[in-house]
Amino acid sequence: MKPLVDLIKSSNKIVLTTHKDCDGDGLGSELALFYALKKMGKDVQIVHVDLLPKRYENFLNKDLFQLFRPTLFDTPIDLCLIFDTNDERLIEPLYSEIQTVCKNTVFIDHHPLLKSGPLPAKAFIDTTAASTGEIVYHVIKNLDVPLDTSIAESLYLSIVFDTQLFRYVRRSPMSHQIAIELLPLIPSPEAIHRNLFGGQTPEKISFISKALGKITYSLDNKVAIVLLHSKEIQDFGLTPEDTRDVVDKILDIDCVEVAILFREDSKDRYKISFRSKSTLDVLEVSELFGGGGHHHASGAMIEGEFLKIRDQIIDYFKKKLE
Ligand SMILES: [Mn+2]
Repeated sequence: MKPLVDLIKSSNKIVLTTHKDCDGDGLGSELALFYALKKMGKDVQIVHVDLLPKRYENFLNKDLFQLFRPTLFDTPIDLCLIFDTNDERLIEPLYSEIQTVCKNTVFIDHHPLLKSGPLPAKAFIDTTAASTGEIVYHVIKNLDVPLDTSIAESLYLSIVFDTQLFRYVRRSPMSHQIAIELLPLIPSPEAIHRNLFGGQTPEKISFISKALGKITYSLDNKVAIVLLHSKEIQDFGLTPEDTRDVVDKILDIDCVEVAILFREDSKDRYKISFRSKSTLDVLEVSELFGGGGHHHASGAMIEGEFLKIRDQIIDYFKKKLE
């Protein structure tokens, strides 16, 4: 922590970013440090490689997020902090550009390092943290920046998103302990809960019900798979990001040990998301397909025929379950 904090203190022009298809954890981490660094008088900006997902547009100030373009950086940058991933491929093409215009780059993350794939040169990784926001809380404490409403709301956003309202806390009281300190500064925590987990449109609920109607079970109902075609997503006026809740819902089924969502992005190209309960690890299988993530929530982009890939995955879990 100390080298990281010293590096932040000695840097003036700082860029913050997170992985593409960003989520509440990455966004909350960026925003919390953005407000803290502003308080320290730093020249700080948040840059993304893709557009802010719709669900966050409604309650976050989208003007704070700049979309990367090659001409964006006209002066050298002292430090780039990358949140909620340690895989440089998830922040391309920004990452390549940063290598030429930025003195230091540090990943701040809670995902395990990939066994295959690029390793981060400089990183602060704590895989026991239930959210990246939890790490950022400690960074801000070590920077001696007092918490205020903006920082507290951002950290809380991270924590409740990744723990799914304190459901997944990695056997640690830390998420709750931090929340105890944040909550007195937050006028309406319920609004954050609602923005993250409520606010579903009728179209979205119809879509989820259709998706859940398509579950197929294998291996004694322990493995549940849903395939969603891109047309189905478009027909409901939804974006690929809207499919995220589906896979979490599948895991709520009592007999299911592994929930798998195939989201067709184009012909023979799928985003596969895996969720598992404590008994099974799904990071390894994602890595086999060039992806990554956590031990119980992971994903990969994959090209090929659905049926072939599906059978390969079922075979993989058959061996694991034996
Ligand atoms: Mn996270």
